[in-house]
This record gives sequence, C-alpha cells and structure tokens, in this order.
Amino acid sequence: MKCRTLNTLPHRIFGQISCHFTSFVQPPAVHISSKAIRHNIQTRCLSTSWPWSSKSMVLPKGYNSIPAFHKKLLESKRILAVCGAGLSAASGLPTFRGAGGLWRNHNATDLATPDAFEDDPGFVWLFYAYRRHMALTVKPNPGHYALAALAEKNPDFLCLSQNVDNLHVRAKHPPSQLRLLHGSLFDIKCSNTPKCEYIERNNTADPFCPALSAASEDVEPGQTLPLLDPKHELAHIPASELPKCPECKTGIQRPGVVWFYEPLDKDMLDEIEAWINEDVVDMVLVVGTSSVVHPAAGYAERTRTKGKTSIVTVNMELDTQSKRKMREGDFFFIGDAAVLLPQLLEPVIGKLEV
Ligand code: BJW
Repeated sequence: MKCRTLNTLPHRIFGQISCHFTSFVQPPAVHISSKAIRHNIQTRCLSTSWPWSSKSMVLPKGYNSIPAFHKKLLESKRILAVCGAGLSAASGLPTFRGAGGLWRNHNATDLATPDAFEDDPGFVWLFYAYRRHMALTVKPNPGHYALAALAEKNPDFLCLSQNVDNLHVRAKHPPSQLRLLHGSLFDIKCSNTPKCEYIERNNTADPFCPALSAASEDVEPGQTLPLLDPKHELAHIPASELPKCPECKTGIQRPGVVWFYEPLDKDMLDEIEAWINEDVVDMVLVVGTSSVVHPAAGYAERTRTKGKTSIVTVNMELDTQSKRKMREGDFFFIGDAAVLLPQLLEPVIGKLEV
C-alpha cells in the first residue's frame, strides 16, 4: 500500500527527507497554551547568552514583550508582512538555507537558477516536481490562517510572500492583499521567457508529465524515496521528454517561479512601491525569512518611517544581523511562526479556529 494520506506525512518527512533536505525537519504544528508560549518565549530569550559586548548589539527594551506588541498592533493601521520559507516549515515544507538545505546533495539555491535549468532541465524539473507534490500533500498551518484572518479584518494589510507553495492561497488569504514575489510552483511558463509570454495558472497535475512520475511516488513509512537518495542513480531525463510550450512551440515548459538573476514581475513591484509610498506603514511583520534575498530582504528597512514603523520579526533564531538592525519600538519573537502568529495577532483576529 502506498502512503499518501496526511496522517502518514510525518513519517515521510522525518523518515525519508531529513537526511537529504535536513531543514525539512520541523515539528508539525502543535497546540500549546498561551501561557506555555509566553513562558517559552521568555525562557528561550533569557537563557540564551547573546554576545552583547558592543553597544549596537543591545536589544531594545521590551523587544519580546507580547503586551507591548499587542498595544502597537491595536494602534497600527497600515501593516506590511514579508514572509519566507520558515512560515511553511510547520506544514512540513523545507527551508532553503541553514543546516541542510540539500536536495540529493545539491544546494536548493543552486537548483533555483536559469543556468541549472539550461544545463539539465530534467533534473531541475524533478526537484520542482517533487516540491509540487509535497506542497499538494501538506496543509496550510495556523500561521497562514492567522495572516489570512488579519487581511480579512484589516483592508490596509498587505502580505508579500516569497513562498511558492500556494499555502497562503489555500488558507484563503484575499488575493488583493497578497503578492507572490517569487511566483508559484503551480504556474507554468515557457523557458523562452521573456520572448515568449506563455503562462498557465494553477496547473496542479501530479505528476506534471509522465517523465517526472518518480517525483510523485510515495513509499511506506520508514522507507527512503529513491528520488531523495543521492546513492540511487537517476535516469537522465532528456529535454525532449518534457512538454513543449504550446504557444511558441520551441521553448520547454518550466515552473513559473523566479530564479536568481531573473526579474520579478514589474507591475507587481510597482504596485508594492505605490502601496509603501502611499502613507506611513505602522508595522512590518518579517516572518520566517533569512532576509538575504533581494528585493524581499530590503522592504522592511525601506518602509521605516522615522520612529513610526515597528519592525516585528518572527523567526526560529535571532541572528547577529537582525540584532544589529533592531531599533527602539521593534520586536523580535523567537519560535515557530505557526504557533506565534495566531497568538500575536489575536487582539485583531480573535481566537483562531482551524
Ligand atoms: C522559521 C521556522 C519556523 C525556519 N518559524 N521561522 C541587492 C543586493 C545584492 C544582491 C541582489 C540585490 N538585488 C538583487 C540581487 C541578486 C539576487 C539576490 O538577492 N541575491 C542575494 C542572495 C544576495 N536577487 C535576485 O536575483 C532576484 N532578482 C532580481 O532582483 O532581479 C533584478 C536583478 C538581478 C541581478 C542583479 C540585480 C538585480 C530574484 C530572487 C529570486 C529568489 N528565488 C528563490 C527561488 C524561488 C523558486 C523556488 O522556490 O525554488 O526564492 S531563492 C530562495 O530564497 C527562494 C526563497 O523565496 C528565497 C528566500 O529564502 P527564505 O524564504 O528567506 O528562506 P531561508 O531558508 O533562507 O530562511 C528561512 C528562515 O526561516 C530562516 O531564517 C529560519 O531561521 C526561519 N525558520 N523555521 C519561523 N518554524
């Protein structure tokens, strides 16, 4: 019997993927009481010894105070969020960087380039076909639902997400308040971009095509998926076995995501710019991102309006660069976004029921 159901997913994630894509190893969302969360935040912050030797590394007073954050949230009208892979970690999807981040011994970021696709489109397609399969198998987590609920309550909230997994959409985040900076795994473009502008939206075929069927296989719990085992040799998939663009008939179809050195959608960037410049942004939520990839990484600092904007980071770790950038009125909450966001946003969205 093949394992495909959600209740067997942790086996798939912990049993097979962990050694090859180790940042997949995130615990599924667990229900913890508010008291436990508060205790967790406080103890984690107090018990960590920060290198506070230089003055610039002193964290602002109350940087992890939930009551102070709630006060600021209730006073905030225009709110921007910038999200990254850490938001989907509790759903069971991998992050890009940090411990691991490997797919069959390849850095995930090395596969996310036009050059990699040009060199071996079949191999890069397998990586994306597998991620499509995973994204279809998992569910949005309370972090996605909390952001969607904030959007429902506050028409002046805009969410920018670097994630391509479609989980914001599946959590019913209103599309007018969501910008997918790096595209979607479920959009299909032509590799002759920008010459050919073919795009097919919301293609959820799994497998995407017969040549990629290995990426849509499931195995018994405890078994290793051959595709993920670098010792298991993969048959080369020639470009001729990948679907051609139905429009220009010369390019091959490719995932509709934004790879390194590719431009982001210009209209989308212009809209974001216009939104930022329209008025003061009271709060920027930076959720589950390492903030190293531009332009996404630059939005929080660029949005700051003198003394008025609070930058609020939700991340599993407080790194040196984030510490340096923090100013009075900013917040940093250490922990799982799927657990923290519902609690942080509760004064506006109420108790989240998912
Ligand atoms: C948790 C958690 C939990 C874990 N809860 N938290 C300006 C300066 C320097 C360079 C550039 C620049 N402008 C442009 C560039 C070049 C380049 C760039 O930024 N390079 C940098 C690496 C230096 N940018 C581009 O090329 C962009 N294009 C562009 O700007 O075009 C114009 C141009 C081109 C060239 C020169 C100049 C201008 C395009 C960038 C496209 C990025 N594409 C990818 C792949 C998308 C498709 C796919 O998914 O495969 O996007 S790369 C990859 O990184 C992916 C991600 O969206 C992106 C960001 O990663 P993210 O989401 O932050 O993930 P991680 O893993 O890094 O971090 C996870 C975080 O979560 C960690 O902090 C954890 O601690 C945390 N966490 N569990 C809360 N449970």
